[in-house]
Amino acid sequence: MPSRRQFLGSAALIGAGVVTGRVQAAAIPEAPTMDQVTMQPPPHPASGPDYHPVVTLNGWSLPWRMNGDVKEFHLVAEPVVREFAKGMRVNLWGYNGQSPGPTIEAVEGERIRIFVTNKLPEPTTVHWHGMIVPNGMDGVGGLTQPHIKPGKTFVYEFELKHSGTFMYHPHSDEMVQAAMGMMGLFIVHPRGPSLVDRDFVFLMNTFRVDPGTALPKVAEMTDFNIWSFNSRVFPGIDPLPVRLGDRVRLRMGNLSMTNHPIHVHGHSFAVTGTDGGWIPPSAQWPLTTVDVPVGALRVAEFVADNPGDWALHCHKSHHTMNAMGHDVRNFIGVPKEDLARAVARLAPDAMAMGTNGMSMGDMEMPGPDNTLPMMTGRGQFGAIEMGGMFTVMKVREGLARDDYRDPGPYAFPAGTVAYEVEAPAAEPPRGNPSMQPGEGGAPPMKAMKMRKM
Ligand SMILES: [Cu+2]
Repeated sequence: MPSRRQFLGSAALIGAGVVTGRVQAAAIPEAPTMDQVTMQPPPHPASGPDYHPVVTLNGWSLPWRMNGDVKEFHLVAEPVVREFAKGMRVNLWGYNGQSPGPTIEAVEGERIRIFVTNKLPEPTTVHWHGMIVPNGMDGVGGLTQPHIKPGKTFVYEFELKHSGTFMYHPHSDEMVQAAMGMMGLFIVHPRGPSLVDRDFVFLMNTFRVDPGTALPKVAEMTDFNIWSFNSRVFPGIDPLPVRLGDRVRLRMGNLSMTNHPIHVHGHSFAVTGTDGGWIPPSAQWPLTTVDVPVGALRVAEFVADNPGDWALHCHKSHHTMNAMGHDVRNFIGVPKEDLARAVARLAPDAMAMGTNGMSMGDMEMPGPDNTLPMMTGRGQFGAIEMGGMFTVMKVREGLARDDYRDPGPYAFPAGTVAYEVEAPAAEPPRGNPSMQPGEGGAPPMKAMKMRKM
């Protein structure tokens, strides 16, 4: 966190007091910046109306200052370096030192003023996705305002008419700026006490960064290889520590190019809101997976009543993989000797892989520079073999109210873990009898009989 002194002690406070009309340059507030990639403790508001803060996975909330009755923020659009996970750092564009930008939090009914300074090499704007604002504050470059040229600062000012979960992103050279990671969340809290104990937020975004490189391919339309929550991939995504019995809210926005069905283990939840507002209880139903469409947001709520380490992930299996291995062929069931012979003709030193699936188990191999293995991460029982959009919700007894530190692996009560038994010796042969143990796969074509329908 930037220190309070750093933020409030700036000379920029001179000139405070301008509450209406066009603000002068001298009144621009300090723009705090963040250099940490881990979840920052939620800042309880020190000024303005009270609210229960959200927690941004691998992120932070933007400090503000009160200028009369107006809450003032300062976003700086700028190039940043983001570590997707240990071993991979990428040149992105973002806000205030990070991609995604900081979460903005305010309260229903407040008037806010957001300064946006452009430190990118090209024009930008900020659109407030889902928010009901006057047309001229909507941030669509060319349509509702001039583009913000490099080096310039624009001001957006409006009243927060509705509580809910919203997003911000450019509406200026959008393809490039979205692919470079420019986006953030905007939370408008309702007035009054919070209905939940833990309120987690994250954005889903995707990138195409080839192994050994450090810059996304911005023209990529479908073939992404980095599937991330808040520009982080497993095992770089923060866990979600939750106290047993807490009422939990997950706010999940999707600013990528495809949908993400997000699945939560061990609990059933209700979707209580979208980027359009709150859903009345009479319209909610139980789910364990919710599809988050492109350019949309879903809010899931549940009581964490089941202790343990629960996976939370996108259910598209390719989206729980990292950069390497997206182009590999399927060799399941191909006899190893044939494959090894064929490969040896082309590459005498190569190793034939994948005839029993692609699990790497505990094997570790050196990879190319600046990329991440396809499947990775470790749990207390071995390799987790995941990447991308995967993390763990850790439901524990007795966590302190604002404690978001990783509580470590779950201590399973004795006798509650799936276990191995001695296989009965009399198991009859299954599948293709000509196949050797461990080979698996489909029977050869000649063994298949066509049947008339
Ligand atoms: Cu997905």
